[in-house]
Amino acid sequence: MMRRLLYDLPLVLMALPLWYACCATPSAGNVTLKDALKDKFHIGVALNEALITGRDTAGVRVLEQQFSAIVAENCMKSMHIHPEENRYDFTLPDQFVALGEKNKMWITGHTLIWHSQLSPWFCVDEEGNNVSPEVLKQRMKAHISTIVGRYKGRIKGWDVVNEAILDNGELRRSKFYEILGEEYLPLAFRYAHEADPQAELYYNDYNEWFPAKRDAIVKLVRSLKEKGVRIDGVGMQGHVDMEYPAIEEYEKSILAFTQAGVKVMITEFDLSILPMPDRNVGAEVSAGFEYREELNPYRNGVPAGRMQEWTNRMGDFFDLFLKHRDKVTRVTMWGITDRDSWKNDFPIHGRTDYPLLFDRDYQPKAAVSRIIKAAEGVGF
Ligand code: 9MR
Repeated sequence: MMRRLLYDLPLVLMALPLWYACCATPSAGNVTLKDALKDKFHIGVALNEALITGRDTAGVRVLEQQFSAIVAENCMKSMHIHPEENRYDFTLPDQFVALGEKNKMWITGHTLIWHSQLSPWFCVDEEGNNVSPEVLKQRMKAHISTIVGRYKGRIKGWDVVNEAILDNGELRRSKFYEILGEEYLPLAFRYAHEADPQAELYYNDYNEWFPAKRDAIVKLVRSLKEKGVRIDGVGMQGHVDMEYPAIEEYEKSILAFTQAGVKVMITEFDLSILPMPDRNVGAEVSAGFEYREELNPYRNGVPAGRMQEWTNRMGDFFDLFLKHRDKVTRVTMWGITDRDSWKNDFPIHGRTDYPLLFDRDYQPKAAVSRIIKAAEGVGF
């Protein structure tokens, strides 16, 4: 017996690491993002048309395996969902919601009131002049109650107002502001609450680590609350790059919003690996810069060292989100694979960027196992 044991021991010792890798601790290869993050926060992703319709079959596979929450990248924006005053197009939004329900995902609606991708008729009359405040209020109410009402009880949270505040803290001079002044903000939240009293309601923006913008959002949250208007959370988009922001600045905003009495969700996360022509870009849609070869250095792939830096920074952000898992309810990536990311064309058209968690062949990047390990390392 003893001899047999001695004989087998080297074999057992050799097999131990193998057993450890596949069975003792769940390795990143077996554990998915949504499993690892289950008790921490929802891990979400924005869906484009190819994913919603199922045309992107490989993408849908990754979606269903890895993610627990979805948001529509474009199809619920006013120019798509409400192209004419008396016509709504719910074709894609209905499929989007059905896909989320089939997979028991947390579904967020994006976005009700936004100056960009705004239906051209929304704020003007037939001659192209601004409508009166009364007319705009009626249009906002009809738009919000029709859309929120249609998905009542099914869409769990709404980005009610998107990007209303500039980086310097001033209110954006949008058509809504021009016609209604700052009153349009509480009105939008009130209309949404009336249409679905159970739904969570969010204010969503980018560059919220700019101190003046951070303060202005805190002020907005407080003023809505003082008026008795429902607001549940602030969405921090998080279109970040390799230089900006500092993790500490991002953290200050998570803390400031929480202290103002709302939840925080990271709503549109992507990390560009490319040089930025200007640090103030964020997701300012009007920004655009001319193409230059030196601003597109990774057309044929990223050197290993640079990729490692990217993985580390992505990991650092998720470490921050995990540290604040009592405040952060959802982290949503702005797309599944690098091939689909809007960052390939923003703020410079025609570059090759690598901002998401899955590569152009739908394979998880090293950052995925880095995030899973970090999630397994923290308690609940
Ligand atoms: O990812 C979206 C892209 O496909 C659209 O062309 C673009 C138009 O503005 O909007 C993108 O999504 C934006 C989101 O709705 C709001 N925050 C900034 C995002 C990136 O522009």
